[in-house]
This record gives sequence, structure tokens and C-alpha cells, in this order.
Amino acid sequence: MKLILAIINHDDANAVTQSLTRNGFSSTKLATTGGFLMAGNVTILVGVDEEKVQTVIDIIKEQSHSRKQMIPTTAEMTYGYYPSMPVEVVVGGATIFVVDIERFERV
Ligand code: 2BA
Repeated sequence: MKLILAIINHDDANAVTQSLTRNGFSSTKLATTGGFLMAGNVTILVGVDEEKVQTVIDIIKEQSHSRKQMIPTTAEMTYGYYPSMPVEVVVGGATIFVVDIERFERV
């Protein structure tokens, strides 16, 4: 068995979980925060048999969209800092990890 952890944009979370449910997969949604932007995102957990991993990844991929986000940065001068200069970063579609599950039980 495998555990898929997918970090996605908050705005895509319902579409992803609804599509997973429609296709017969159980999922759990966690409210998380990205370490770089310090902004809210969503992490979805899906436990599946190994042969279903690609199906789940395809569903997540289909429902997750990348977005451009502007973040303020400051550049250092000799004496102090330049005013805040926005920089564009591309966030998502989805960051996906697949890990082995040693044991799975529902008691
Ligand atoms: P954040 O850490 O808030 O990162 C948001 C976006 O900022 C990233 O999008 C990337 O485009 C940019 N970014 C992140 N770290 C950067 C850095 N050190 N320098 C320059 N730009 C940087 P994504 O790569 O699509 O990541 C979206 C979210 O997925 C991340 O939010 C984080 O929550 C998670 N994530 C991505 N890679 C990860 C990893 N290796 N381990 C754990 N979480 C990860």
C-alpha cells in the first residue's frame, strides 16, 4: 500500500476531493501552510494500493492548476534597503509525494 500526499492550492481542494470521491478513493484534507510564501495551502492524503497510484495522481493533476503569485521582496543597499519590490513566483498545480505504508488497519 502507498500513501499519496499532495500539496495543492486551496481553491482546487474541493474539485480534487470531489473527483477522488467520484472515482471511489477515500481522502483526507489537511489545512497546511507553505514555508516559503507562509500562505495557506491544502494537503490531501490518499491511501491506495500500488496499482492505483497513477490513477490518483492523474486525478489530482487534472484538477490542480498552477497560479502566478506576486510576493514582496526587499533588496539590500549599502545603507539600508530598497523599497519592497514584488517578484512573481509560480505556485503549483500540485506537489506530490508517494510513500510506502508498512501497515494499514481500520479497527
Ligand atoms: P511554499 O513553500 O509557500 O512555496 C510556494 C512557491 O514559492 C513554490 O511553489 C515555488 O514556486 C516558490 N518557492 C518555494 N521555495 C522557494 C525558494 N526557496 N526560492 C524561490 N522560490 C521558492 P511550488 O513549488 O509549487 O510549491 C507549492 C507548495 O508545495 C509550497 O508552498 C510548499 O508548501 C509545498 N512544497 C513544495 N516543495 C516541497 C518540498 N520539497 N517539501 C515539502 N513541501 C513542499
